[in-house]
Amino acid sequence: MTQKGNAWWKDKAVYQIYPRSFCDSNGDGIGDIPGITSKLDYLKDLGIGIMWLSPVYCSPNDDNGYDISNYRDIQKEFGTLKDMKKLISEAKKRDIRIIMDLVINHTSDEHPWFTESRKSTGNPYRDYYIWRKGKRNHKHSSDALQNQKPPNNWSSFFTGPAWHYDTLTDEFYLHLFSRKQPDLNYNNPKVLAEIKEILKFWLDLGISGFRCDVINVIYKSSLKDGKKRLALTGREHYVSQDGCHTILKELKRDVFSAYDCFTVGETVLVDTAMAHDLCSSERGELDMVFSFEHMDTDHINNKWFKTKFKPGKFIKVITKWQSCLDWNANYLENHDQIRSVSRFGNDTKYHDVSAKMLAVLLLTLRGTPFIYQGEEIGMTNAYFSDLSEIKDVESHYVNELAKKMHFPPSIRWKMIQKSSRDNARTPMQWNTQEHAGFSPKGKSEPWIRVNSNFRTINVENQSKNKDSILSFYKCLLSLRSGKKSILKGSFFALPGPKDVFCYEREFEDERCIILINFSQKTKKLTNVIQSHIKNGTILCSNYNHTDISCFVTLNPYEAVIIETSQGDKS
Ligand code: TEU
Ligand code: CA
Repeated sequence: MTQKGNAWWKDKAVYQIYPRSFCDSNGDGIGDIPGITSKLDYLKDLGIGIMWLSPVYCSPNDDNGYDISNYRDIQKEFGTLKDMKKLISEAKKRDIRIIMDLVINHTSDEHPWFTESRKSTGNPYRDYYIWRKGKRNHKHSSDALQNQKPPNNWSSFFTGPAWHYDTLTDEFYLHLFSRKQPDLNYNNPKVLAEIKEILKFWLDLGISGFRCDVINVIYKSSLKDGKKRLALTGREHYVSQDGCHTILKELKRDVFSAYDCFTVGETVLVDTAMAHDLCSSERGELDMVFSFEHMDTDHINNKWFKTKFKPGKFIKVITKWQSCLDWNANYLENHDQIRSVSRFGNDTKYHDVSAKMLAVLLLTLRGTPFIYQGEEIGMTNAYFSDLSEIKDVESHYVNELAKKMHFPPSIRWKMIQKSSRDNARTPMQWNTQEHAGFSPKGKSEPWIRVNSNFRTINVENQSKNKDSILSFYKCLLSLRSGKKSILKGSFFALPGPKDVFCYEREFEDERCIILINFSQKTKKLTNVIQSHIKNGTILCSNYNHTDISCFVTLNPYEAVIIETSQGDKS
């Protein structure tokens, strides 16, 4: 592994593909690997250097691939290992490297390790997972389950208890996610030994790293009851524990250090101190982490209780993370989050300018930008019409809990419609043909409804329009690739009007100032900012402004990159 300082991945943008929804080559309604291979030239033309592939391993798809039943083969709906090898080699020909999604906190309950483990308490695989007797309760029913309750009070990320009772051995097993995703037991050294071999298998096939799914919860330091909380009771026993750091150091020492690869951790509930411990260079653990704090600026307690987006809070959080870590994994949406233009921008009157505004933010912050499929054309939330359209396991768990809590159906539905992860999982919108060009015409319906706005928001239309969101992304990615101040410069926040994000990026004597208006109101720039930019050069404007003197105010959702010092051209 190359040292972080001059690592090959530091000047590249990452594009996340959710395989099920990207491109269906054979007309079965499900995206697949040959479909991805057919779109490599599109990614190359966009200016992408790295592809993050969400899971393509064998899976019963309880959680769309985040429940793995065979780490060394490809689920049949996505294709074959041969297809995967072809994708890796074809991508390399276009100088696009691939990182895979590493899901090792849990497997599928259909993984052979688990089917063995549940057979008996003495099975050699029993301790690959976390099994415990239930606690007796005061009932005396003939049904064993009625006479006991889960071993502790932990709750699942998907809501409900984090334990499932298995009659075969009269014990419970731990699952921090769905019942079909039993947690692996990293107190058993055999588990980590198995994982190391899986990592080497994929790295030897030529992939260039991993996005590590919920990697900071894999080590449980105790199974004691947790402090009672509204969500995720028990978290203090498994979030970023010492044992997790030990495992990450071991993986880097024994596996990653021998390959030209990098790792990005999906690290839930981290603060900046935890993030620092997980990814600063001297720690020898991860190369960068996804944080979630900026995703908490439009709800109360959790995403199901939406409030109005607060740009001021969002700007404050981003500023904090940009200032505390020397390298961030920057993202505004992914397969778990709703569409950013609907969430942080405006997907009606200001759809075009606000999608471009978010592109300026994503591609000028310090760190690695992660573009999620469809974000580059301003794909919006799906505005589903009823629960029958929702496929996501998490949404159905939440709906069940809300039903038990007697939430009225209309309230329950609003929660799901607004916050379901399926908002980001509708098929990629390629053109105006049937199924938005995601699937061949006249074949099966896609596995999830195509967003009804595909006739106006699609790759084909935008490829032909030099003023489109897609063209803006291409131009910005090209600009970014030549600007050291943006690629590796410092970050310094500047004082700006309410809801306006002003910051400076500087490397040696090259300096850029970025101004972003997150509101629908016209905003007057402070005299300080005006004095900073008056002799600057406009590098990029989502209103196509070319005259610097107009920057006394910012229009609704206006964003601009101004170079205030060109630096040494050598
Ligand atoms: O997500 C972890 C995770 O915390 C998310 O489920 C997040 O909490 C939630 O979606 C926000 O409401 C990872 C994967 O990205 C996700 O797709 C999987 O469902 C999950 O882990 C289990 O593997
Ligand atoms: Ca297919």
